[in-house]
Amino acid sequence: MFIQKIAIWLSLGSLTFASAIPPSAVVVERQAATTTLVPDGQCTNGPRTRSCWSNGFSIATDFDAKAPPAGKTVTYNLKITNTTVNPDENGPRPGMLINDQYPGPLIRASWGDTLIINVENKMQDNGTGIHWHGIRQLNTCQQDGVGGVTECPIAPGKTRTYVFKCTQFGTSWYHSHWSAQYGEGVLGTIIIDGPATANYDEDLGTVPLTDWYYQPAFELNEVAQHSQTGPPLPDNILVNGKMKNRNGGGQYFKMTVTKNKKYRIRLINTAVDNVFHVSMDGHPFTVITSDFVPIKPFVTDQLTLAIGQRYDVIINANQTSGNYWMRVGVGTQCGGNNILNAGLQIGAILHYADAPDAEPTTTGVTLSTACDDETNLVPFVPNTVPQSVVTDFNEELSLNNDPQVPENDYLFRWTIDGSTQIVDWNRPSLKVALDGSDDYGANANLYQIPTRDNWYLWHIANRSPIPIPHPIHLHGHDFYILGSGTGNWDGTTNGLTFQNPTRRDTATLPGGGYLLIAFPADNPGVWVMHCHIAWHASQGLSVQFLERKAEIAGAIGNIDEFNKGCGEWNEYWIPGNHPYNQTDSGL
Ligand SMILES: *[C@@H]1O[C@H](CO)[C@@H](O)[C@H](O)[C@H]1NC(C)=O
Ligand SMILES: *[C@@H]1O[C@H](CO)[C@@H](O)[C@H](O)[C@H]1NC(C)=O
Ligand SMILES: *[C@@H]1O[C@H](CO)[C@@H](O)[C@H](O)[C@H]1NC(C)=O
Ligand SMILES: *[C@@H]1O[C@H](CO)[C@@H](O)[C@H](O)[C@H]1NC(C)=O
Ligand SMILES: [Cu+2]
Repeated sequence: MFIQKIAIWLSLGSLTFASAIPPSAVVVERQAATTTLVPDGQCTNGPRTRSCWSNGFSIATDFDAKAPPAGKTVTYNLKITNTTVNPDENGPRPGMLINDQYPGPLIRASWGDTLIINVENKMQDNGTGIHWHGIRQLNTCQQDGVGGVTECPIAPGKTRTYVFKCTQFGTSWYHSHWSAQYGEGVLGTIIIDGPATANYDEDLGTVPLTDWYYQPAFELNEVAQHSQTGPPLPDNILVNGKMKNRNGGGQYFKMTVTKNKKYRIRLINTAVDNVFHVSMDGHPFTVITSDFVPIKPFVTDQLTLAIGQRYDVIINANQTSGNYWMRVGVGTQCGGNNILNAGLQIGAILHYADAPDAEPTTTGVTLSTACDDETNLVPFVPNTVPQSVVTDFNEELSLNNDPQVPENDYLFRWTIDGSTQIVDWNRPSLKVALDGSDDYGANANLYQIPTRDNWYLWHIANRSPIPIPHPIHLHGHDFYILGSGTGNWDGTTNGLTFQNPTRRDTATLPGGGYLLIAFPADNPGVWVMHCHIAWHASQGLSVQFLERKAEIAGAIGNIDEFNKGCGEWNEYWIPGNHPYNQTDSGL
């Protein structure tokens, strides 16, 4: 029976490529949902065969277990400068950009490739460091880009080379993890080409969505840290770095399609504070990923994206030729944006190539205003989480906040188990661990996960009197979502999902509720887990997982670049040598 399946697969494969068949012949569609678990070499990736990749690798491959071995090496140079920025033409404001563009350049490679990325800090008065969001960094913890945790920041005038293998495929972004710096513009998007769970003709690429502020992020970070009424509101929303402003200037981002083709669109929430809702008038989304995880395709007319989350969707450009709104709305139940009262359509334009250019007049769905995650996300390659994880390894991470007091200038701090994360840029945890020390500092919020391949369950309980949701992002792993809800978890397995739960790297901890996530200790290193609302990360809402400490040195190998970076940083970050101080968590 198994053999038979292989035989059918192979014959389909050779049908597609047999030279006797003229190009105009009907091509056999191979949707992932009908493929066997046996990928073959004759089936290569194309518009009708997106489930295929290369010999031995397909959408059915467990990408935790293997990635194509002999990929290309792809190199990028990123230069970060202190400059001005004016994406919606409201007027220039100070900003920090990568290669003088916002968003920064797209980084694109294929599954199994090795990326080499040189990051040069051309700023005078800030450190930096780039995190490759969602990238597993298997045995390469020192490439994770988190100053004070996996590296010393990159000092002004210095360059750091990051090297890592693309063991996953799909869509993501990269951003500065150094204090509030990504809010200044230090971010860009990532595509790792690979197979997919549904077919499409063309890739329209990444569509990052962000909130946008007219004041520099470092200024607003100070305001937010001392505010008694929450952080300041953003002024606009950008779709791929563009939007009209409230005075009529600026441009909408435009995607051009050819009638009757199917397109892949890669949606990413790269915001500082906002949850987004997205829909496309007349063009429902077939959703094929949650973060880097291929899922069983489902169709919906709108999606919710918390910060850090990604959904790849396919649309069919089969409507009357014209211009259609891609609508973007804010999860106003947990935040706001000043642009919402400007009477402007927020979004982007889907433009059919054979139609005249015009602003759309289309109508569409009413967008939700909620801040809950999507449900219905079923990983294509199934996994089972052992039920024993609930009894063996349950540990509560209790989220709260310190009271604000006038003596401390009303400084606002989140706490986890009573402690606020503050990193020491001169003494990253990875260095402390490699030196064989256990002194991570008073505010490291560090939890050990010592046992190889054991599953660990983290019960994050939102016990703060400020009952807002938080997008929780984990480095070095995807996690599996066993459950979440409002109120308290009852501590039992009732209602939890162990068979093929949703798997991703960013999930929402509900306001006044709980989130239960599990992952196996299969990647030695030190990994942060933090709220991706930039203000909250700055206010200390994060922990570090020290995973299999004794095995880290052997797993990660060469640390020359890491040591060079710390040498350069420690020479720079000394009292009196820099005009500004660390005022937040450092993350
Ligand atoms: C950026 O430039 C401004 C204006 O010259 C300066 O005040 C600020 O310190 C610079 N910041 C960095 C990070 O170099
Ligand atoms: C357009 O494509 C969608 C999705 O593939 C399909 O459900 C719908 O029936 C098509 N509509 C037309 C007018 O062909
Ligand atoms: C930074 O901290 C040092 C040492 O605590 C202090 O002397 C200096 O005034 C601070 N600088 C700023 C800009 O606050
Ligand atoms: C980074 O530079 C900005 C000005 O460009 C400044 O406001 C901020 O304090 C600096 N941060 C640190 C930690 O040096
Ligand atoms: Cu948060």
